Amino acid sequence: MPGKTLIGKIIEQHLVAGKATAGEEAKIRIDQTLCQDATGTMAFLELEAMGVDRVRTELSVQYVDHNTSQFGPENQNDHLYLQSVTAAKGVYFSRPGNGICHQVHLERFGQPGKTLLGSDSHTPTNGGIGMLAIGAGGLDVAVAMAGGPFKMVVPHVIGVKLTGRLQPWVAAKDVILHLLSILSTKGNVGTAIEYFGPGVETLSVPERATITNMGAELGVTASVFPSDSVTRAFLKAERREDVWRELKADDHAIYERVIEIRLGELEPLAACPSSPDNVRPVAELAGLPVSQVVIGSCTNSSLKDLTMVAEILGKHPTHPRTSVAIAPGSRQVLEMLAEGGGLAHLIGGGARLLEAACGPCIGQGMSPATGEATVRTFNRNFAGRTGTRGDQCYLVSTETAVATAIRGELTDPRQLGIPYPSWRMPQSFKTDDSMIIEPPPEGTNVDIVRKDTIGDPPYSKAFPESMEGEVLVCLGDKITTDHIMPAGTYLKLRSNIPEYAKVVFSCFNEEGQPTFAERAASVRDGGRCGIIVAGESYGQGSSREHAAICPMYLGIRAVLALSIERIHAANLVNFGILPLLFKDPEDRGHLAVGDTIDIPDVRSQLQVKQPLHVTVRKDRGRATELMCRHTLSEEDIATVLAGGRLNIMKQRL
Ligand code: MIC
Ligand code: SF4
Repeated sequence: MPGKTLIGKIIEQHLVAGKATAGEEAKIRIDQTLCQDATGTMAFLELEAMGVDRVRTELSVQYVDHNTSQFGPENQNDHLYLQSVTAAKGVYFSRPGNGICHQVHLERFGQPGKTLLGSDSHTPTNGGIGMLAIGAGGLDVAVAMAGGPFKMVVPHVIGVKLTGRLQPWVAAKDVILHLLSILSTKGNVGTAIEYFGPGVETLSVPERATITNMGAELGVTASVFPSDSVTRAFLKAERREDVWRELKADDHAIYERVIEIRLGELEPLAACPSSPDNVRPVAELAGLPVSQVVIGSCTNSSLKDLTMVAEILGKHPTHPRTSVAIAPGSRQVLEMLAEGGGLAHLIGGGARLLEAACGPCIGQGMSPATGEATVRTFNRNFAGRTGTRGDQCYLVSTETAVATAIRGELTDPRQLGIPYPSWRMPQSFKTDDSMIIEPPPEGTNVDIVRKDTIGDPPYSKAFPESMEGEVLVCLGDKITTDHIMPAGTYLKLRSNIPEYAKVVFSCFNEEGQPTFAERAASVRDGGRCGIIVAGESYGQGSSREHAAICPMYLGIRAVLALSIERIHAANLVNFGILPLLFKDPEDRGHLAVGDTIDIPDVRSQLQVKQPLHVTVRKDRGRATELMCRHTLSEEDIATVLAGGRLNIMKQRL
């Protein structure tokens, strides 16, 4: 008898509507939610706009980990708002300094077999302990906090069979980089990954979490490991053994496709500039001078990772050419490093210590020098994400990073000629939750602190009968949400949409020319809507709904692309922007900036069967027609036509 996948079982157990059949739309119950501050502020403003008094999940947690640099009052204004609004709504609040949301959630809250929806694309990290953990836009998470189900297309499950055991100096990061070299960062919408096979038990929980974390770069909906004795030991050490349960796929589970990875045959790998799937063996890149190494992020900053780094730096100091910075994943990791002596080794070895937060991973400092290679243990190396234009960012394992730090050039750690430090998980971790504030009981009077840098979430208008628009930009493949809405120094504008909207697509602005935002606003003020044209995999990367909200604010009403990534497509719908796909891929090349695009009777065209007829008019030229398709459900269509989900909620209220 064919068996069930673990992902299939968890979906079935949480099904609220629809069928747990791959490719079908279904709604699932969400047990837990997580938000971080850069997306959470807007999510809570939306929750307030929906008139929700108290969250209805089993557990919701708000972390402060992204916007911790605090240049100007904006960041702390957001923190104070979040601390007060979470108290009012019944949400746990993890204070700044307590660590990166995914790492802390894994340590303190994650539970095998539960569903977790997070307003951050790396939420699937918690799949490392057998959760069905999914990243989404803030509005979807707000709806889940309010007790609403999460609407998803049930993913086709790819099975990744792990066999053998990693060689010394080869790491979990190399497993996921290898998978990225096979599956790439595009074309994986509608799939999820499930790991199985005898190699699973050789991997610790932090290693599994490194692998599930970068499922986000594949663009899959979730990545899940079974929950086994290794998971149990981890949860026991976190003093949470009570939440453990054994979970695995049935013996003859049917996968869409099976990819076998022989762990023992892998070698150290690096994702070269500027995409996580541009993977090459480190051995081929060895010798590249490196002036900066940064270790940390939700991918590689566990106690296991940093203890190994400390052991090596304790004996082999950093190379004079290379500046080395380390951001621990959580306060638990940092405290245990301090108590175990590892911190002294890091400092003694010449590392620069950063706080337990996202930090340089989201461009909060440590931008590399012009033209210099930076080697990082992070998950994304999209162009410019470091804060330096034309950056040369290589993503590697902690092992390769520390080898590079001591040699001053990209180094295959196997060439160090020193024994691989052994690691044993402690019997118990330091489980001090004093930086996590429990919400007061329902009914307690709480004043919500809302300073003047925090604006209301903007609303769009209902869709017109016929749409007349202008192409504002024509883009290539793999446009990320970092291209659409830069983070770095602009991150502090997340709760101020009019200001943040000024930098939409700023990476494509040209000196002396009107900015994208200025052009869009003038088209909008002229009574027409703006249109974005793009290639494959539009909206890769972050879950930031600002990549939909800010374009919406500038009057964008449609994106025409070859394909659109899952989270971004949902965000577009949530904010009333129509995500359309070219029926004939050739058509994309015929469009240019300034073309007029009309979608006559767009409302009725959407209600009947696709494809949609779209008219294109070049300057003074003849009108031609092209066809577009979409993958919207009836509910999505109603949302877009209403001008977004907040409008629908407002009507209901
Ligand atoms: C990222 O890694 O890009 C972020 C910053 O964590 C984003 C969320 C955001 O933009 O706030 C993500 O991955 O979703
Ligand atoms: Fe933070 Fe970077 Fe992880 Fe995003 S990828 S949550 S910015 S550490």
